[in-house]
Amino acid sequence: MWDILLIDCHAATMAGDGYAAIRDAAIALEGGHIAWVGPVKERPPGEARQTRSLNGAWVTPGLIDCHTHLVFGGSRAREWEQRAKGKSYEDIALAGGGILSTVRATREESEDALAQSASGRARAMAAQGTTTIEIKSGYGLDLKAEIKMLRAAGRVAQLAGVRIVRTFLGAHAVPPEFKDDRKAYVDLVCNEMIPAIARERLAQAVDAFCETIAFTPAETERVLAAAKARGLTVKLHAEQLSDSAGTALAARYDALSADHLEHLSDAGIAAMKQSGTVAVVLPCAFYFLREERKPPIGKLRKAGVPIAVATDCNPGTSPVMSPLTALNMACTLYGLAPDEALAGMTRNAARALGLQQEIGTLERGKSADLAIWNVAEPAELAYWIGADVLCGRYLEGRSVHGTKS
Ligand code: DI6
Ligand code: FE
Repeated sequence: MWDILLIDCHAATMAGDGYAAIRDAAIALEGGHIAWVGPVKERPPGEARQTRSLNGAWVTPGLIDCHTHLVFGGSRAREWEQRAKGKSYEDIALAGGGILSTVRATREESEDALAQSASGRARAMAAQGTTTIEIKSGYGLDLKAEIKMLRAAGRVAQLAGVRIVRTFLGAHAVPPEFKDDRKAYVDLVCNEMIPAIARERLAQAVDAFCETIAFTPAETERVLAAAKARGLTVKLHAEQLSDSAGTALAARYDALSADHLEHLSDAGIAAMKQSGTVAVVLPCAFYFLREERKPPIGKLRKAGVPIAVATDCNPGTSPVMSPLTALNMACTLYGLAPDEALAGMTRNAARALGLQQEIGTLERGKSADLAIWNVAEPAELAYWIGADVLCGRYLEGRSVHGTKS
């Protein structure tokens, strides 16, 4: 006996080429998992406690946002306003703005306040079909504040009705109190923060910002090695503003993903291919920063490196809570096809989180994380901007559409 049987629908299963679509599909859910999915005509005999007609809607895997900085204090709207009125980024940084202003605001807020504001953002994402959100720390930059951020991130799951995956990003920036002793800060990240986060199981992965304005490849390598030594997987912000060869370094540590990649080299692509590292592209940050150099999508595609798409939601470079806008920008700005973009927020995003066995496609045995859409074609998901097209969402087999708290 199934728990739920969904009928009168089409399924973009994402479990093969293109959308791997099944027209006139049925989907059976049982015990929080997908028990059967296929053409309605081939449905095996079986009864369900509840049968729900979807009136011709499309069902996709719940969207997976595999790169966000969702937990933070304050916003940088005023800074952005000043920039729009001609102030330079340097002026703003000298006046204490930029990433460190978010660090100050985040340190000041309580865990509760951070959980509430992040949940509001998560609910906006969920209203567009997101069921899994990766959340990075990295605005605390001391052990206490990083732990506070990660605990707040964990609470978003209940508050917003989403699955949360946490990543420790202590190596996001050098905090002001270590500005004259960078090595001491990297020591702190490697020798105290990573062991404590691993012990308390506050994150599954460790990320770092490898960039001229952040951490050098040598510093980054220390962080990745410390993560591996504690049994955590790694990811990397790499090649966003320049080519520091961070991707090849990440690949040597079997990184789940390398993210941004605007300046990725051919050698970096080859390294990713070898290690099975996912390329996470973040077109909303590219848009918001008005960057010009795009990631080498054609070469990644040709090499067969899986491409994921995420919002990068953060107050400085991507104040974006709309996964569908990220899909649209992946197509309009980066030249992905709509089916590639959707794979980037489902199947390949699951892989970027190491969760490809559990989520990311509509296949028997996977978690029943579904998004149900009032569209005639799946391409519409990446096509409209600002449309209200979600009509249902299931997380682990439970209907959670419109979850409020
Ligand atoms: N790359 C980014 O674009 C963001 N973090 C990162 O490592 C910027 C975060 C911020 O400006 O607050
Ligand atoms: Fe980021």
